[in-house]
Amino acid sequence: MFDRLAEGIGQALQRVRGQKDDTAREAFLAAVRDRLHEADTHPDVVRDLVERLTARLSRSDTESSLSPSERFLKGLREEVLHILGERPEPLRLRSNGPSSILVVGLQGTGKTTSVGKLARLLRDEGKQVLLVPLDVKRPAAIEQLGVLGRDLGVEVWPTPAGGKPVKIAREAAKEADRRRFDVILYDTAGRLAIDRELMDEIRELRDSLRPQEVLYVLDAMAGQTAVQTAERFSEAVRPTGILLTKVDADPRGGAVLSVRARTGIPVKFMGTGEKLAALEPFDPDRITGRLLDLGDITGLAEKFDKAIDQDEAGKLTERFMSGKFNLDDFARQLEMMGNLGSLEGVLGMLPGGKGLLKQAQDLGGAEREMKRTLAILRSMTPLERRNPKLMGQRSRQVRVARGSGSTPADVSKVLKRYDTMQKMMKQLKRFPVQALQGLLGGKGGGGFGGFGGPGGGLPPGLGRR
Ligand SMILES: Nc1nc2c(ncn2[C@@H]2O[C@H](COP(=O)(O)OP(=O)(O)O)[C@@H](O)[C@H]2O)c(=O)[nH]1
Ligand SMILES: [Mg+2]
Repeated sequence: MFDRLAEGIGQALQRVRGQKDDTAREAFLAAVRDRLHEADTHPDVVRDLVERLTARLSRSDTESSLSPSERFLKGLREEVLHILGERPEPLRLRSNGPSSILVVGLQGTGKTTSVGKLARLLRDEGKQVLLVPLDVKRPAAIEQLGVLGRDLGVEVWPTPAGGKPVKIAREAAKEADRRRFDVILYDTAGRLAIDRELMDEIRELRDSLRPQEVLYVLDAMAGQTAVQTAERFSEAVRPTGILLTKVDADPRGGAVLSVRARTGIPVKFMGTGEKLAALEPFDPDRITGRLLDLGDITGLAEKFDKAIDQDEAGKLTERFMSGKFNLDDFARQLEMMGNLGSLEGVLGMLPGGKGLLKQAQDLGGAEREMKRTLAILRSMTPLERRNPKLMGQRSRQVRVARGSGSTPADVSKVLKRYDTMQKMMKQLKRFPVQALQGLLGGKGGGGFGGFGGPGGGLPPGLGRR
């Protein structure tokens, strides 16, 4: 996501390093302008941003503690944050009685998928959700939502094909009220292009349902064109929020950068993939960081929180510290690391991580290694995992190798790694600080779990609490 813009800005900063202040500033501003255009940002947005940035950087600097490139980047960061809207804008839901969210947009932009994603998010917040398909002309669309609802365990209104959307929506709303649902998500029909009939239908629904939110779904892949469509849509139906989809498929970031500034409507969510989990609340601060590759530490921390069962991580740490860490615990630790997703994904969220990714040749290798280790551990019997000494027997090693599709040498490598960890536990008791440095430094095979790379160096429980 956004790689190209971030890379471009990074290169621009490197080029101005060491130049005289004025020359450097001009060169930086020109580079920013070019990169923003390349990102397919709306020309007016580029112009405004560059003007504001020029004014900001020309002011005799009050922050002489910063180096010029730090000052440039800080200025750019603040201006980008300004056009993205500074603060996250959460959904406005009623505190009691069902809230209605009308989801609108052109066909194929990801409306139905996004309705599913929102349902999942709200369900996970403990809300009772009702899905209402209103794309009555296409039975397949009704069925698509039905499938999503079944997968999510969320109720779907039995919309008859060919009914009248407003009538169906009102019936559903009445029932949701009676049964005390928290949120009703209406998935409306789309068109290939904006037309009168579609706008009329949406306006009619809006006026009849008086929804708390009219979420406009917009496909980021269309870049500037997306922004133009959004401008027309926003004049016609005044959405209360934008849900930007397929951001994963737009490495440029132009739509993300322009849409808020051009429509005045806050972006509330971002779709980042086809899976139902791929939805993020839009947080301008984090997006700015990612656009400029300042890393996404908050995102990473959240990912950790979701992937790692903190109770379990705490228990593992305790066992580790008390020297009771067996092969079972080892396996559980690897499983948790596996939950984080690919090392590449995690690294990509760290500051400068994109650059690192390019240098790191062997991330795939580290990941395969992790998987193989886990396969080997899983091929052992519970007894063996709890009593690692048993695994000293050659016959057991051969059996486990066969069971996990690896070689006895691989098995013995895993056991060696475990031995190293055992030694570290002992060190940890005697020289806690040095041992911890060893663990986190991850010198080659020295890291916890011995995978060297990022993630591999993280002992359980050292994620966020
Ligand atoms: N890569 C990517 N694909 C998406 C995203 N959201 C939706 N899609 C895909 O876009 C296509 C159209 O989605 P759909 O929800 O049926 O669009 P609708 O016609 O607006 O209801 C499907 O293939 C989805 O999987 C997203 O955030 N990222
Ligand atoms: Mg649809």
